[in-house]
Amino acid sequence: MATSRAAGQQPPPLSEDPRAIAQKRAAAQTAAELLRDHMRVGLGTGTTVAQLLPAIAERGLVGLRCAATSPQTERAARALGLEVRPLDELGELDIAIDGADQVDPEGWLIKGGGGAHTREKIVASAARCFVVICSEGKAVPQLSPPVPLELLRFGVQHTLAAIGQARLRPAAAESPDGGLIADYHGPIGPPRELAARLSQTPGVVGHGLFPPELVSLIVLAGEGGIERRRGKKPFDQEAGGAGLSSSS
Ligand code: DER
Repeated sequence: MATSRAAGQQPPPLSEDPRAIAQKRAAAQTAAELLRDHMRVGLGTGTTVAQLLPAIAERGLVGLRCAATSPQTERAARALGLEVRPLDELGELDIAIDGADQVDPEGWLIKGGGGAHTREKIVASAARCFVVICSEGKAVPQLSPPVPLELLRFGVQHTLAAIGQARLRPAAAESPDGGLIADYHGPIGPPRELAARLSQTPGVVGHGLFPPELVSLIVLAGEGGIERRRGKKPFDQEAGGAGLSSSS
C-alpha cells in the first residue's frame, strides 16, 4: 500500500556534494544578513532553507516573527527559537527567503521539488521583497522539466489528462493542505505560456513556475563567491537593500 508523505518532508539527497552544501550555506548566510529587528519574515522549504534557519537564529535579532511554508520548516524554526506565526496573523511580510530548483537567466524559477510550492508562492507574494538563495548549480541556461504541481484530489485523473504528460508523484505525496503533488514532464517552451496554461486548468491548485515579477533578488553562491541577480519585484531598502550595492 502506498504511504502518504507530506510536502516539505522530502529527505535530502544521500550523498549531496559538500561543495553544494557549502554554497547553500553561503547563500543562506548572505540572505540572513538582510534581516533587521522586528521584521516579519517568510521562510521557504528545503535543504537551502535548512541552512538559512540557523543563520537567522545566530543573528539574535529582536522581535522577528516568521511565517513558515511547511510543517517541516515550522518545526525546525521553532526548535531554533524563532517565533513562527500563522501567515494571516502577520499581514504583509517584509521579506521572504526560499530556495529554488532552477533559475533561468530571465529570473524565472522552478520550485516545488519538495512539494511546498503552493504555500511558497503565497508567502513569496505576501512579502514586499522575495529573496531566492541557491547554490550555483541551480542556475540553468533554460528551464527543463519536471514542473511540480499541486492538484485537487477531486477528479485528479481528469486534471492530469487535461494537463498532459503529467503524473502523480510516487508514495502519494500530498501537501499539508490535502492537495496531491504531481509533476508535468512535457516541454516547457516559453515559461509564461506554460504558467498561464497550468493556472487556467481546472483542478490545478498551484504550479512551480515562479515569474521574475515575483522575485526581488537571487543570491547564487559559487566557487567564485556570491552573485546577486535582480528580479523584477522591487527590492526594499528597509529589507537590506543597501547590501545590493556590495560587490560579489
Ligand atoms: O521545494 C521547493 O520549492 C524548494 O524550495 C526547492 O525549490 C529548493 O529546494 P532545495 O533548497 O532543497 O534545493
